[in-house]
Amino acid sequence: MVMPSPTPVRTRKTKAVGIPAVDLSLNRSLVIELIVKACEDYGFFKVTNHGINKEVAARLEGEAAEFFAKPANEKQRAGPANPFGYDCKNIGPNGDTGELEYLLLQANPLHISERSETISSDPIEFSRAANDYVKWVRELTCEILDLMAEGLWVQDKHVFSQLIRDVHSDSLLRINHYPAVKEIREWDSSPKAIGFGEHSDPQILTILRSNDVAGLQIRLQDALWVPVPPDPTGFYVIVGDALQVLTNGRFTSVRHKVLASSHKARMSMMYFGAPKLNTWITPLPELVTPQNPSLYKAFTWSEFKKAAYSLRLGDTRLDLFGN
Ligand code: GA4
Repeated sequence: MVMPSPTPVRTRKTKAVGIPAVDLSLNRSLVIELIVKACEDYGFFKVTNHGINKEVAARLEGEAAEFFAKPANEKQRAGPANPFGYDCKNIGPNGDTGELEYLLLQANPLHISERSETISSDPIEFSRAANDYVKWVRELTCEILDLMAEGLWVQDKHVFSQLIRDVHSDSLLRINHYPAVKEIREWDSSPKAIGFGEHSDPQILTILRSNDVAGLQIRLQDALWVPVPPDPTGFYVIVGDALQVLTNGRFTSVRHKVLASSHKARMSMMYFGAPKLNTWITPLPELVTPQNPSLYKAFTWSEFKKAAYSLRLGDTRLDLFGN
């Protein structure tokens, strides 16, 4: 049997554990096998040889760095993020906080170009960089979703990707900036050390890219936390709650968090691939059998989002929709 090629990680708190990595230039059936295994075991993997030019991410990262370097009062003009725009430390509407500031935008050209007016003194350049990034990363998301559908032997190979491709898809773009927190030491457990608290992503699939600063950790099924070594040349794929439901629990949405760094600022950019609001989220018929009955009640993406926003960041919102 072929195993995902692991990047060994050794820390004081965990044993050496491999983060699955999938080279997308390998032969298709091997890639599919590696992706399915990684989604079942981790709900997380890294992709390399993804075909996205490094300039695409560098341009948006540069624009974002320029924004985050502005004085606080200028950045506030792009906020607050209720739910979209700029915010500092506040996460969501229910009192969650973290040691970060961020931009949260809807991943569509109109919204991005409107929002760019308050983000950049050159809004055309900012929206070009953001829209270009979204276009490439959406393609990568859809390619990966098609490989997953093929690996699950579902009839319609575009069953997942068509949800994201819809012009009214509720996909998001988030850029997080975690300033270095000088006072913390490694493995500090004080709230100052938490960049973004433990949670799963509600959407179908998240594509994350970061600079070379560590901080991201994923939780394995045995509750062990594993640090993810940063790699600005790769993209990290995160299975979201909606994909867990669509696959009737075969793929698991991975819980993850970000710890603050004491020496250098971390910057990450996430594309959250989501369906349109009135889409029904329910296990695919091929994955429901008498031996594997449906684990979830049917719900719309809008109902699920409403539930997510009514709960705290770390709550396991899927519990509300179990059969
Ligand atoms: C987690 C994943 C995405 O970053 C996000 C987050 C959203 C927010 O920051 O506004 C949420 C969080 C995320 C899940 C529960 C709710 C909503 C904050 C929060 C407490 C943009 C998303 O879609 O869900």
